[in-house]
Amino acid sequence: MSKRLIESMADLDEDIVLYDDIHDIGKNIVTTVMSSNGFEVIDLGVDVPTGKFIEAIKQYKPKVVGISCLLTTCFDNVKACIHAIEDAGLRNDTKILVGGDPVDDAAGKYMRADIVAKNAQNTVDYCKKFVEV
Ligand code: B12
Repeated sequence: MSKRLIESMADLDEDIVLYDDIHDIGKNIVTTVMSSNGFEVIDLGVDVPTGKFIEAIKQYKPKVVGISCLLTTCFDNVKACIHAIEDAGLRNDTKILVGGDPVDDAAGKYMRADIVAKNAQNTVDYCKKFVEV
């Protein structure tokens, strides 16, 4: 990542943070479509530990945090991550979206996500309610 990009991201106060296991095709599609709709996206990459997630939320203060999960075995990790965000007092001004083929509404509820986004357009439509673009 270039220094210039990091600097320009640091100036923003309305961002989206994405998290993933090693499956990143869906996350990358969402990132691309969000960017092309005028959103600033902070992509943390794949297999991101909860601590890095919390650090990024403190730094960028995003309105929306997106978490991608393609493995049912990772549902508990996502749940733990969302709990950690809450425990750090960072949930109040931040909506949490979860996406990925196996994540249905019941799984989203279990993880305590605000919404399950089934595709990129769904994500854009939802985020437009919270982020001015
Ligand atoms: C491609 C693929 C891989 C590739 C990943 C390449 C990559 N760079 O991503 C490779 C071969 C590496 C791989 C590895 C593995 N895979 Co795999 N993989 C798939 C496969 C075939 C397609 C996933 C995909 O890219 N779909 C296309 C994208 C566009 O769809 P999507 O991810 O659902 O994304 C859309 C939406 O869900 C949503 N979305 C997605 N993310 C996000 C995030 C946010 C924030 C939002 C808002 C929306 C959103 O928007 C996207 C665009 O519309 C699926 C099968 C399937 N049907 O999903 C299995 C699958 C996910 N894999 C599976 C498994 C088991 C594995 C492995 C464990 C296999 C192994 N034994 O090693 C490893 C995982 C290693 C790990 N630690 O992560 C299982 C998971 C089963 C389960 N119950 O959990 C699946 C379901 C296959 C199966 N039927 O068994 N895999």
